[in-house]
Amino acid sequence: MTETLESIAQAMVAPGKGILAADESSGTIKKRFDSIKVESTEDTRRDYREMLFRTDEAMRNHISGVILYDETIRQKAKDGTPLVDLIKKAGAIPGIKVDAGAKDMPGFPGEKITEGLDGLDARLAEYYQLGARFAKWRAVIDIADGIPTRTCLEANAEALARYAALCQQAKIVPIVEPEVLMDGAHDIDRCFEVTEETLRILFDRLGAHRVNLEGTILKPNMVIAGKKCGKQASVEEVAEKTIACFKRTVPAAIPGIVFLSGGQSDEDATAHLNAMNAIGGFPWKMSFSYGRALQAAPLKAWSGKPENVPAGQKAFLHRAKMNGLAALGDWKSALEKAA
Ligand code: 5MM
Repeated sequence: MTETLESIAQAMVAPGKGILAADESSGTIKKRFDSIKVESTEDTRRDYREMLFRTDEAMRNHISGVILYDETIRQKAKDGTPLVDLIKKAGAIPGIKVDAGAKDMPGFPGEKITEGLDGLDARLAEYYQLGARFAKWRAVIDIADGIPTRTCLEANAEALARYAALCQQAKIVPIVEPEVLMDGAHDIDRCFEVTEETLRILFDRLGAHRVNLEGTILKPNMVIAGKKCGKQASVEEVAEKTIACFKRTVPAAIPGIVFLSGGQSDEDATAHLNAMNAIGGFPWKMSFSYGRALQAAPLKAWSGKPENVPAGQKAFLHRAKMNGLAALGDWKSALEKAA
């Protein structure tokens, strides 16, 4: 079959599968390794990611694609096999994070603008040669008093749209990730309002830049109360409000929505995704593109020790399986206890 943007996008949201976000930049992976008291070196980062990519059952059955960081897409496993080949051998698609990070936005205290457009066309051409068939760009939107401003939402949406157009020109499917953070004390309705505005502006800019929506994947936050909010919403309310917000703003031509976990507990991230798929009645596939909610358990089980690799792989398989079931609406909390 000829590979097209549309066929890659469809494969990224194949039934019961989702994406492993393993694209932590050097600063973020260091933070993760600090939590298990492991030094972050090229070798430890390789060992950890090799452990995940060699978890064959998880990769083959539940993971459609892996988002990599620049270092990882060039890295080889201990036996010399490129890590990209391990991913491909397991039937998953290699992807690459191409943004250069969210930087303070001049003139807009507390707000961020994601950079990385300069030279992006050349970088995409190289990443394609290295095996990437999709890419990711993350915009970060914070909620607090007086923010986000419309200027911040517009600037980030414009950058996302320009990135997406460049990706498609390079035959790479763009994942557009506008992340409304759940760090504040805001309630779920404020998150709804900000997510709605963010997505409305984003799809306006994607349209203006003639981005092919059938060849684009959306990676959003769920509509959820901030972590510091005294009133947390139920699983059903999160699911219902997220679906309602997306029905208003996300065109049906988008093949799939793959959520970020954003700091939710592993089980909450699974339960919310499952509840949405159990409700159903929307035109897109709804799956996962979790970083922390897939990796927290295997990271801890591994703790940097070679003898813990089987335990780390077992933990990764479990979370991948649970989220694969949630992508079908077939997950039950009893499955967590049984494990
Ligand atoms: C894995 O973390 C990704 C990149 O982080 P930095 O660029 O900040 O190092 C991040 O974009 C991730 O892909 C998404 O936020 C989803 O991860 P979570 O942990 O929110 O599911």
